[in-house]
This record gives sequence, C-alpha cells and structure tokens, in this order.
Amino acid sequence: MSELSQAHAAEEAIRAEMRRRPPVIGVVGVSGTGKSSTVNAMFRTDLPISHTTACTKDFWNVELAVQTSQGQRLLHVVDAPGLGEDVRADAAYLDMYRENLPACDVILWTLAARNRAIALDQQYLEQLAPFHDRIVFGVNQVDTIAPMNWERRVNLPSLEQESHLADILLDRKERLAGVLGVTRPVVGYSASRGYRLQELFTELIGACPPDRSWIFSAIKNFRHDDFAHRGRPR
Ligand SMILES: Nc1nc2c(ncn2[C@@H]2O[C@H](COP(=O)(O)OP(=O)(O)OP(=O)(O)O)[C@@H](O)[C@H]2O)c(=O)[nH]1
Ligand SMILES: [Mg+2]
Repeated sequence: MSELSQAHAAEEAIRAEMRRRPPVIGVVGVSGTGKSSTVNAMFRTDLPISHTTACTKDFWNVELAVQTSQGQRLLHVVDAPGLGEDVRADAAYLDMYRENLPACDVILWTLAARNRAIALDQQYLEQLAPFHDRIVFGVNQVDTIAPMNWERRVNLPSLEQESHLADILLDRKERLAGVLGVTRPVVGYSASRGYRLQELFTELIGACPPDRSWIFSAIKNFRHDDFAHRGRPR
C-alpha cells in the first residue's frame, strides 16, 4: 500500500471510530467543586450550576464537535452528579458512577482548592479502583486560595496565591497517590476565571489509557474552545 493510501485508510479508521465510539471525558467529584462550571467554561455550554445547594442529579452527556478539512472530530463530555451531597444519596450515586464510568475514556476528578479535607475523595476513590488509571485530578477554584488577592488585571494568581497553590498541589498529589498506589496528574485551574483550562484539556487528552489513545490523538491538536457545543445535553 502506498503512503497516500495508508494515510487514507488511517483517516477512514479514525472517522469510523469517531462515529462508532467518540472520545468521552467524564467529569466527577464531590458536590460543589465546580464540575458543571468547568464543562461550561471549557466548552461554552450552559449546564445548570448552583451557588447554594447540590445541583446535578444525573449524568448529562454533552456532544461536542470541531469541523476539520477531513470532516468532523467529535468529543463527548459527561457531567456527573456530585458525591458527598447527602449520606443517603451516596450509595445510589456511587452505583451511577460504576455504571457510567466504564464508557469514559478519561476522567476529570475535581477538587476545590480551599478544601484541605480530602478523606471523602479518598474513600470514594477506594471504591472506584477500576478507573484509577484514567483519572486526572483538577484542583479548581484556585482564585479562592488565601489571601484571595487574584491579579484581575492580568488574570493570574498573586505571588502569594501562586506559592500557596504549589503547596496545595504537592499535598493533594501525595495524599491522593497514597490511596491510589500510583501518581496521577494534578492540575490547578479556575473555571470562573478561565485560568489554565487549556493546560487541563491537554492533560486530559494525554491521559487516555493506551487502547484508546489513538482516537484521542486525532483531537490533540485542537484547543478546548475549538469544540463547539452541538445540541442540548441529555
Ligand atoms: N470562585 C470560584 N468559584 C467557582 C469556580 N468554579 C465553580 N465555582 C462555583 O462553585 C459553585 C458550584 O459550582 P457547580 O458547577 O454547580 O459545582 P458542581 O461540582 O457541578 O456541583 P454539583 O452538581 O452539586 O455536584 C458555584 O457557586 C460556582 O460558581 C471557580 O473556579 N472559582
Ligand atoms: Mg453539577
């Protein structure tokens, strides 16, 4: 087979797999850490969020696409209900996680930067062992790190916040690795400020386990905001 026809065959294989089973990113974690806000900030969707009470009650599938000269590249993002909302809801939510996570190639597990008590996350992670190899931890809300003096003009953390963020990331990385038995990527970002979303996206695209990493390679040269929202989430 010539190089050209090999390239055509590879392109056809990508298109067929994109249609059959597009890449899927799941967004999970404790209630209020900003899962829905993160999906909205990255992909300009309008998933419901709440400033006050637990919000997402079901798994929402958001279908995204980017148009290329070779056709469409697809990406599905799944927004999960938050764990820890209520002790009476957790068992059912964990069952929903076990049911839905096998379809996710990569999982973003969100934490809130100011919350240093991660025993809940550790307990849930222990119950979700089959998915550990595909998790990226996102430490969201870095704009709220003390002393909360975000540099608005340049949209960056202040020097004090930057230094505290480094301590936070090191601490969470070590304590999460302690229950996982492996070190997974930990990215600090802010959904509200649109800070380090591209770094987070790049980390997610790179975190797919080997059997499906080729389908993620087909979208790795795009930015998160190249993916336009198509249709209503369901
Ligand atoms: N300051 C700040 N607030 C944020 C950020 N991201 C999310 N929030 C706030 O966090 C709160 C919860 O956001 P949601 O997106 O509803 O959180 P969730 O994880 O989807 O919550 P559940 O659906 O209940 O699991 C809202 O008040 C958001 O505005 C951020 O980067 N910075
Ligand atoms: Mg939500």
